[in-house]
Amino acid sequence: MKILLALLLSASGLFAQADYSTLLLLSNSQTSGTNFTVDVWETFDFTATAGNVTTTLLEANDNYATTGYTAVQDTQTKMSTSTSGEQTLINRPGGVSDTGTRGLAIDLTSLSATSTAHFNCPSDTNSVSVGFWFRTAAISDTRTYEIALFQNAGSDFCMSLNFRNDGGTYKLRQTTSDGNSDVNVSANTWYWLTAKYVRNGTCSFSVYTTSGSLVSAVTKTDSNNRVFNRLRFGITTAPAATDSVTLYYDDLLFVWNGAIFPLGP
Ligand SMILES: [Ca+2]
Ligand SMILES: [Ca+2]
Repeated sequence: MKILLALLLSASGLFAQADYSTLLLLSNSQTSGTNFTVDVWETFDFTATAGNVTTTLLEANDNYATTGYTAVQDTQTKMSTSTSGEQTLINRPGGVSDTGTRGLAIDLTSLSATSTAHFNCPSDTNSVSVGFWFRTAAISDTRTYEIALFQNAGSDFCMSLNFRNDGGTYKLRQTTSDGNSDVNVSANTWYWLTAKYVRNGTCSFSVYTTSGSLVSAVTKTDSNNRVFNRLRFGITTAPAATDSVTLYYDDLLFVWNGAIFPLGP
């Protein structure tokens, strides 16, 4: 099928390179998808009402986790799972197709505290890559919502991924010791976010659509020189939110052995 498509497109000469790549991706997603290896695939495929995303439920759904790795509930009274939070991976972590039905949901209504889960590596690492689905929302306030926080074992800052309304322009933002790199996005839309933290090096951040097309790839260097140990996932700062909206997340992927990038979707 792919060869036939390639021949047809080459012969016609009517399609730009970008169209050809997109068609191959679509062709790929319509089959079983490409296999790739991860250290953890948290599917969030469990039922939990607000405040009941427990360590036990998280760990029952963190595929491939090795000895020493832990998924831990944190302050999370506004965190639940929802069928509205499910988004399907195009490719196959560990050779397994995504047949999930639920994702993580965080209700920002009257949110006044952090709402996170911790994902702790089995040991310190100088580089790690992460990927996950995130659905943006229409927020009116202009504060920065920290949706994934990379930390060392002492809970010191390594890198963060953020969502914000910047004067009417919605942005997904990578922040390191050296500043911010932004990707403009739309409200109420699913995106695949993938990031690689490199201690004292160049940290990468890429955003993809649900069909696997790259929206933008940016970087920011780190000069804090801290060793990564854990990810705090959700809303990591007390936001005093003023919007009644829900943020959704699904399929958190982690690679600390080799830290392949981009990771997914
Ligand atoms: Ca899921
Ligand atoms: Ca999924």
